[in-house]
Amino acid sequence: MIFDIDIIRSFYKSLPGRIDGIRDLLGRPLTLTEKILFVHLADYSGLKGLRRKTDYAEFRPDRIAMQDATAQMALLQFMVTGKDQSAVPASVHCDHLITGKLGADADLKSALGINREVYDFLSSVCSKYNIGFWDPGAGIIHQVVLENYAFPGGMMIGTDSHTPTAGGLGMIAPGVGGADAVDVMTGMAWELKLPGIIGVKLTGRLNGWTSAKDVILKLTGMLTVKGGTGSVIEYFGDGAESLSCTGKATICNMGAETGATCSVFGFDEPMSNYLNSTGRGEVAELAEQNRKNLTGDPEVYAYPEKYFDQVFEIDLSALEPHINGPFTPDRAIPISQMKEEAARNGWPLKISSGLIGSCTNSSYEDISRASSVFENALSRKLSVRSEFIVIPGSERVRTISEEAGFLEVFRKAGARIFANACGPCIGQWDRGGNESRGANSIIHSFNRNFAGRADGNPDTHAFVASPEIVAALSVAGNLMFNPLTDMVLSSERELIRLPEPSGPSLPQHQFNSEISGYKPPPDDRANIEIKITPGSQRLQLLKPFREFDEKEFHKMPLLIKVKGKCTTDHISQAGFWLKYRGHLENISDNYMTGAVNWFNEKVNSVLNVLSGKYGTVPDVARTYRDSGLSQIVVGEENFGEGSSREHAAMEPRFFNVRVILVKSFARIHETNLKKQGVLTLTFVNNGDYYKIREDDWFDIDGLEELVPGSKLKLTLNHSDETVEYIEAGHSYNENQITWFKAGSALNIIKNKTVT
Ligand code: MIC
Ligand code: SF4
Repeated sequence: MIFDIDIIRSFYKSLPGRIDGIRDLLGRPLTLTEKILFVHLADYSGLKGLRRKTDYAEFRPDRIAMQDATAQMALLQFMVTGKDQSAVPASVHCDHLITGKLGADADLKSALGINREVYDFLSSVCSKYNIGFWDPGAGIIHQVVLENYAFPGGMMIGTDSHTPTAGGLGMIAPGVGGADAVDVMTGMAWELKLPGIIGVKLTGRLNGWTSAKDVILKLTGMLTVKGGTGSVIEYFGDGAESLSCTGKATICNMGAETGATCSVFGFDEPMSNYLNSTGRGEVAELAEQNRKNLTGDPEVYAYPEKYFDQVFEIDLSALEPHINGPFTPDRAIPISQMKEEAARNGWPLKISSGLIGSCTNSSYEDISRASSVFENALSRKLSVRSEFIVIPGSERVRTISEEAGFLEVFRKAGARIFANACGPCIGQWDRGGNESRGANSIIHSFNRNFAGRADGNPDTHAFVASPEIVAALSVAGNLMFNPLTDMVLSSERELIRLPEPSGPSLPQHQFNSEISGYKPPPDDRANIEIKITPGSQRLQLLKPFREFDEKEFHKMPLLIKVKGKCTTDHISQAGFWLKYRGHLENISDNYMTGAVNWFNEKVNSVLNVLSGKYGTVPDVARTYRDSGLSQIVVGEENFGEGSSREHAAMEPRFFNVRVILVKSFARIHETNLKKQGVLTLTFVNNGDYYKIREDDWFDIDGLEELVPGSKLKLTLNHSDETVEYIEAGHSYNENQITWFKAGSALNIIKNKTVT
């Protein structure tokens, strides 16, 4: 079965004519990003004048994907709209709620028990609203999408920040918050500021210990966690064509760590091979016939500086393996410099755990190459010194890796195989022993390594590397080991150099054509009932937020002035809290509990100006709200980096935090806040951040007259009775101002549906 084949056929049929038309209209060659974006425009009338990074445009994505931890809130919002089915093909994937502890079978069984209520809810909502449902154990959303839904030239959105993985198969696939998905499910267009385009030319060929992961580890170091914000990263060059399709997907997946809207590669032979191998020969053939429309125009790649906003070049032949971390994915360290860096920073050298897999690196190629490292080690009487965990990305990859004997190699080396799910990557790792473990290092092939993310222990130093480097360092058990130059001591006291990893990118035969774990929506959906147990602690129907009232923006206390990095993990932690993703009231108890208060440098301790005492952030926020006060939160750069979880935007709204004022925002989080009716402002002068005092009261005037591009004046009423004024900017367009005035974007859709 090929999903969406009719849509794909008609898409490719009209593609050449549409692209020629767009090229003629613009009168210049097109990048691949522009081709895909523009053929998905909802309205062509303004195309000629559209400016990158300035103008908003509306798009019609081909598909929507949602994962269980974000789908609950997305679908609870969709239910409020009163629509009877999703206007666009959509799917839900149960992957985030499975805890990794004992191993795949036992962990899956226990997840089915613990999360039954949520799975039943999601499955019934999917049945009712014509959405495909993927069971727990079927795989991680992005791998399942790559194997089944992605097609070159298509556009999809997904309620997860790593949706861009599908760029490995030539798709424009940005991550979004649930409210954006709801717009598209209700038949509205999807709005995005037209992104900038960063061109990355890849030359040469990977060799030895280097893998596709190292391309993105290096680029993340070059761009930093905010350098890609507001841009699509487009890869090209002969080096790009030499990478496997799943290698490209790894690169696109982790492009999210640069803040990029998404990343994309042009259609080529490795993509065609992957489509054939996953049973989609017809899609490969259709894409082949459209080859020149599924890559940038030749002039673009010949003179990239003319057509891209920024251009980088990476020579794959000279690329070294990298290890990024700890605590941030952009701290890129070439492996040859790790010894020095680790010693200088005093990082724990012993590796307590090595983990491979996740949505980033769990392809057949990753598993085959990492298993070759272990096979080589075992045959040379080397043991694996660190605990080792393998997380296959999907049931298809798991089955075929089992058949090929790779998983058996891992087991022989003492590794555990976890369920095909996010598991430790999202803090669903029942590791045990954090209290006694203290500071320790882990190395994994996931994408993110924020403090406390994998095991909840802020002293765990997480390093990110390719699966083969993770395997090699786990054999040595030491962070300073460099397999390119160093040797390991065997049980027979011989010094052994590990041979370079090897392994095919695709299985010899096709992947199993049987799709396991998929439940299509039934034809007759009229009488399906959606069940939420009254008093449930996991699911709660949503109440609409109040509409705008200027009075609420006066006499606002400061809830917290956040110091330094503030990711969505700091705002709304995952791990333990994942169980409340469908219950706004319960999950709000984690609001900002990971963020550092600038005034006392403590986590989860803020001044309550009403009592003069310190309390936890959620407690103080609740007290203010219950006293009828709105509040303001202040932050620094790239605020809300990381996840697409809109809980990080709904929680403040629930507590009546009406304004977030920061130096800069991460894209998805800013949109999520706007959608929920929270006013997003940025300092005009970043130095004003320091003027804000702990016991200030804020007033904002002129909100009735809010217009695109306007500046707002904020009054800081200090406790010594002095007053200061600061200026704030915003990025609202006309449409977004209507969300703000209505109290939330959902209030508008709801009203439209009702009238
Ligand atoms: C992540 O990798 O941080 C997550 C968990 O997949 C999130 C989504 C979520 O918080 O549910 C993401 O990347 O968007
Ligand atoms: Fe899951 Fe981790 Fe991928 Fe997020 S990054 S989708 S938590 S595997």
